[in-house]
Amino acid sequence: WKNPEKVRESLTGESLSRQLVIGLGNVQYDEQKLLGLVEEACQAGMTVVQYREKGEKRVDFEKRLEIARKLKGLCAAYGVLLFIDDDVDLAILSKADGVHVGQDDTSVEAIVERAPELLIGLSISTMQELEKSKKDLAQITYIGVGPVYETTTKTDAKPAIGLEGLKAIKNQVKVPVIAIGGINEENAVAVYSAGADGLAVISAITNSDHLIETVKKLIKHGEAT
Ligand code: TZP
Ligand code: MG
Repeated sequence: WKNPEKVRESLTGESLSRQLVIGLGNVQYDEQKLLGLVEEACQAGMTVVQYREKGEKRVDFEKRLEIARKLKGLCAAYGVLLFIDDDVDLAILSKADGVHVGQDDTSVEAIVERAPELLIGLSISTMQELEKSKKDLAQITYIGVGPVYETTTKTDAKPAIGLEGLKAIKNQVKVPVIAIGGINEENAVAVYSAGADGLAVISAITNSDHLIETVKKLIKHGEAT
């Protein structure tokens, strides 16, 4: 980005609203299947893809870079933003649009200093974490809030905060709130009604046997609320 400030300003809840979080490690996919799934999701209206490699099946850095570069090409063709989970080096080298960090990852301050062109997403699970992160809010693009519901996808997920927890955090911030954790076609309306500006999903899409329909339903639920 020539002017990251401007880009950040121009991104609304709408352009950040539908995030597919995906990696080879947390879904048992081969590379072709992963890329095919991402392309279908982009065609169906996904607005952000987050590349997240975790766990025992995580491929090595070179392979992650190769996949991140392919994802970047794919996303760019659809005007979809690519965020990289945790890894600032990978985000820089793959020329991703942004990086998504949790409370124990690289600090927002360090990212801004090292790679001011990167957009930043930050995970917030509790009011305490929000308090701790208040100083960062002016420099980030969105906060990822959750898990809203129980999830089996993230093995070290914090306790579910429910719709009440989501509402409470939403009431305290101006940045777009992207809800995550156990969100699917059935509960998406409730999550939007609780104030989410957008949704981030993994299993709702990776386990769906009608991906395009699922993405379209998730989008429609956002428009209805
Ligand atoms: N962060 C909080 S919950 C979660 C992450 C990465 C996993 C979300 O996965 P799913 O399958 O949509 O519950
Ligand atoms: Mg992290």
